[in-house]
Amino acid sequence: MFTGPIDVSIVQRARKNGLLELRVHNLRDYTHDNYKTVDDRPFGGGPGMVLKPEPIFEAVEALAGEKTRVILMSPAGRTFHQGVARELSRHEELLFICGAYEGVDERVREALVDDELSIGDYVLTNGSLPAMVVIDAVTRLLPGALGDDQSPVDDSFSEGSLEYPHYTRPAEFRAMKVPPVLLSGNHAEIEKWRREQARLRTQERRPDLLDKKPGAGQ
Ligand code: 4FV
Repeated sequence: MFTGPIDVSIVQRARKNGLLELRVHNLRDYTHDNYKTVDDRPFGGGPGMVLKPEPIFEAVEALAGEKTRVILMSPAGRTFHQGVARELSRHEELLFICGAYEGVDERVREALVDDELSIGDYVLTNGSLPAMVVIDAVTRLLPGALGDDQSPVDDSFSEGSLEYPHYTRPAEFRAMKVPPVLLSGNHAEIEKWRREQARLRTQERRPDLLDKKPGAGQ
């Protein structure tokens, strides 16, 4: 699952430039039976399988250090957002436990996990995609990860609002014109228009963001 998203664009460049080291580990490498068993049927019956505690404990105890923040990706976690991405980007090392099947044995959550994150209220096949979403958002915040033509500062949510509309050439496309202020060269006017557009769009689509102070949880 991880080959692909981590080998393109920003994440790949961050890895190449030594800003980020990313290692993917196979739980089966932390099993000792011939079948490399990582899951079993749930106690109490019911559908599906549950990830066993032993391989996860062995893997985390072998891989995590003092400074490692152990994160479980699950729908029961706190909702991931830009503020959490900023927070995680300040840690030296993150270790993601990517659940699968019905989930992990509860003792993993009780004894190993520092933080539990959900990327949204829907159920995915396993925790790998959610981990990649977090890795992508955090990597963008690593100093130097974005070329100087990009800055995370004016990203959506960094100011607690949605972004202003973007336009590029041609100035007229199928009779749809670019707002004249953007062609004016008057940067003060352009900045004012962009702030107003961001506020209007946020008011319209995400008024909840406006009553959150910038930086407060977003
Ligand atoms: C998920 C989410 C998610 C639940 C069962 C993996 C799946 C399976 N993780 N945000 N939404 N996980 O759906 O983080 O084990």
